[in-house]
Amino acid sequence: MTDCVFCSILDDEIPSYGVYEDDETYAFLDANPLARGHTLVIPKTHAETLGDLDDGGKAVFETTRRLAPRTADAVDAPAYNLGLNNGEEAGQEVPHAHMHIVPRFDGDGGGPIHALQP
Ligand code: DGP
Repeated sequence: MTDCVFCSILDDEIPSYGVYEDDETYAFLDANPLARGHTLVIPKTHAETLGDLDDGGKAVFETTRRLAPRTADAVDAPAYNLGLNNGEEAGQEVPHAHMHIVPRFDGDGGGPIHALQP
């Protein structure tokens, strides 16, 4: 087992609910969701932050661009937030770069992503 929880997910050592996969990225439901359908997009290569990735995060951004509207559609959300906590001081808790896709709903209180509570 690796020290990185997301690498353990990629290695199938920790179960996850996958929603998308390609050669470079994997997307799965967040275990502590801010909203129904809250999804994480991760690179398959371990890198703590975007700057540590060989492609600077291009594959993660491309998957996110394609997956975010489909994620919102899948849970009937009219809107969504994208969030990437890049570095510990920015609130990154899992040291494997990841993008949050957070569907937003009528009546969820509105406002910015940081106003939501799990
Ligand atoms: P961040 O604060 O940006 O590093 O967000 C980390 C997210 O990862 C947080 O929303 C909860 C999620 N997470 C942590 N451990 C696991 C896990 O084992 N499985 C899943 N599905 N999500 C996890």
